[in-house]
Amino acid sequence: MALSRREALKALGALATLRLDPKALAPSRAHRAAAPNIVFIMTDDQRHDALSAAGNTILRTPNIDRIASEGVRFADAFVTNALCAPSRATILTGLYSHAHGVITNGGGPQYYNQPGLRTEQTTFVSLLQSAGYHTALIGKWHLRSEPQAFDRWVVFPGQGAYHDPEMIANGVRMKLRGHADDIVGDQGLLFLRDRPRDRPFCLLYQFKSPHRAWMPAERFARTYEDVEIPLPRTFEDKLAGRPEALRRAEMAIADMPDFRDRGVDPSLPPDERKRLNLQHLVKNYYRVLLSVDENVGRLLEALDRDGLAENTIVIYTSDNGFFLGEHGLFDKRLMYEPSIRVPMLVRFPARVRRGTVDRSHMTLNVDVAPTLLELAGVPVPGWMHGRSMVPILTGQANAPWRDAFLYEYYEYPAEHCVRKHRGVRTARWKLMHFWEHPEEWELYDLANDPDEVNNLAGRREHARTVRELRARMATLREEVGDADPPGPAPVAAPCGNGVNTGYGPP
Ligand SMILES: [Ca+2]
Repeated sequence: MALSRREALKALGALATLRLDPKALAPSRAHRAAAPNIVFIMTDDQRHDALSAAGNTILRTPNIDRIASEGVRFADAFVTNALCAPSRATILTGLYSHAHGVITNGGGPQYYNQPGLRTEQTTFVSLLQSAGYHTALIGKWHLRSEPQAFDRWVVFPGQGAYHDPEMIANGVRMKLRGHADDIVGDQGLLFLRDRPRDRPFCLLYQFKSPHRAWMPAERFARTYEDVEIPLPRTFEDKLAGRPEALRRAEMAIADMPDFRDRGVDPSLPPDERKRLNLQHLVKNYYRVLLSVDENVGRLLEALDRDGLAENTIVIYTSDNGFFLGEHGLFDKRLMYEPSIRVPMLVRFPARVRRGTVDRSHMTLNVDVAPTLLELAGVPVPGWMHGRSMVPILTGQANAPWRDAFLYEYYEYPAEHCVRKHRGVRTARWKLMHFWEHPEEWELYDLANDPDEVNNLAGRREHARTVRELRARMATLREEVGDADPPGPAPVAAPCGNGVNTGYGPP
């Protein structure tokens, strides 16, 4: 039986009585009193420019923008594997995918039985909990195993549903009424109401939006109806000079099935379908972000009201980016810019500069865990791969920082048929390597070709750049203990018949 939101809130209130054994908590009272609270906000598939603070002129996100204007916005933030579950596990652990073991979403038959995040895995949340934090997780989880080290957790099973979703609250399943984003918002407020007042808290506030299948809240269902979404510059990219791996990826926007029952007739000619799908995709992608923005606003207002804003770190990011028609594609996975770039906003009035846009540091999802631990005054384990962003956040201009990073992707063969690849990105260059048979390379000069349409790999005049970047990639792999074969290896079960396989396993 479905519960109303009000009934569900009441039932969930009982969860506030669940507590850890106090003997497990070691820190001094003095530390606990001074430690900042943490609100980690994450959306699903939100690309770096899908907020007005980053220059979007159609989508207005005043509440998300507030985090940027009252803190730091990193214009060059990236994920190290542009796929939901691997990126989420990376954020929690501060480790690359190959090290935490969640290398795929579970798509593709060979991955169906993967256990997800290891329950014994140390995360920034488990470290904060051991240091005396009250911890909570609300919304999208997607890591298969039961959430660990959360005093309170209320999550969607799997991908979750947009309307009247089922949720699991500390192990108890229930069905709630309403839009998923509003339910996450309600749960966030309920958490703030019920939290113990004598301990700092860490809340993971994780939205389903703007993930497929983009079902907006009723109040936004007609927003943008009269807007014509402009086509991206590379919408008609014929992929000349690019690898077979890209041609065989099943991500063509013309073929996406999602809007067949929302006005895109599958019998239309491909060009017409492609243009119509783009309009539907972008409008609905933006519509679901409007309800995220509102519910971010509700939480920020509650922090203000409770006098918590000054000593609370609010960090906002996404698990990966998304193609909205670039190269004629949708989805993510590939190491191109729209897929690997994410929003990264940090507000912490007590310590972090206000209204700063950082354009000179490449920050990564792997950096989130060490950053939050350092800000909380909890030692950062030496095994974490990421770096604390605190020196940048606190304006230490000359602090040493990375000038290159490693990217990796593993979910193949699986839905969307994107072959395994890894690569290295610097401020100017990107080298991509599909390392299994048939081995393929891509090289882009991001300074002169930001749209990544001119593949320079194989050109004699760039042979030295390729050699240097290959050496750089080898060093970066060594630094993070990536001992996977450098390739090529045989492909066991190739896909790539041009059919979009849809949603994959639950
Ligand atoms: Ca995602």
